[in-house]
Amino acid sequence: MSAETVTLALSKGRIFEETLPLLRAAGIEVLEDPETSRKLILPTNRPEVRVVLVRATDVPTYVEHGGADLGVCGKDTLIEHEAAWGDAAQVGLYRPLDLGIARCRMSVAVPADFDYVRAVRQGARLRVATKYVAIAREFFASKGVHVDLIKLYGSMELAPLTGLADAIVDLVSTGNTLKANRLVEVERIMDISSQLVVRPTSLKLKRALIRPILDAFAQAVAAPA
Ligand code: PRT
Ligand code: MG
Repeated sequence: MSAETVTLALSKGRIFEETLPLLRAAGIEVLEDPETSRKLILPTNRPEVRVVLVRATDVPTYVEHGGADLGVCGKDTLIEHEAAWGDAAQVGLYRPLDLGIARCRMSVAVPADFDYVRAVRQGARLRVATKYVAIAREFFASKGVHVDLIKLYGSMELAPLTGLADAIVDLVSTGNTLKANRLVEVERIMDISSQLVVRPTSLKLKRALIRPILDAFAQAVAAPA
């Protein structure tokens, strides 16, 4: 990666869309639309700034290992990444800013006819399907609830409907997905938003390029909507 270029890692979809206004506040316009372009490297109006499109869960990895200088990803993704690879300090990710975008919550949901409260009170062993095993493990351990965690990579809602699990831990935003699958939210584990992550080495070596972007983001986030 050249010292004259700043690379920002984003995932397609809501994170890309909601980061655009922040980039604009920093004077950066992305010149191609990821929904129509097949490119994975998107140029901007600033020749020294480019955006790379990666899977949401790969954003911390790109920034940590120098595939990108900075990135945007959900707290959910960061917590799971750190649980797998060590905490932020160890993995070498600097987290200067909560961007307050792509907001949702991490929740426990069960089929409408499953008495979760009773199962927990009776000390039943719950089978919980999730993509977020670190968050789920920590949450149920803190409640003293015994769980068998079942790792899935998507479509968590299907697990209780097929008898694979009693409950799921998943992200909820409008609640429409749960409703459509006749699941109900029974616990809110934490609120989630997206964070800016920065590679400390990049900040050191490319400070003159990166610092103004961080400042513009911070200002845009602090400004009333
Ligand atoms: O999709 P892919 O497998 O490539 O990766 P990803 O699912 O990790 O990425 P993406 O782009 O879907 O999500 C990126 C980030 O957006 C997540 O890491 C969260 O921090 C944040 N975010 C905000 C959400 C949601 N809201 C959200 N609603 N991520 C996922 N969802 C899903 C949720 O998992 C469930 O399937 O949307 C569904 C629920 O939505 P409602 O509105 O029906 O409640
Ligand atoms: Mg998704």
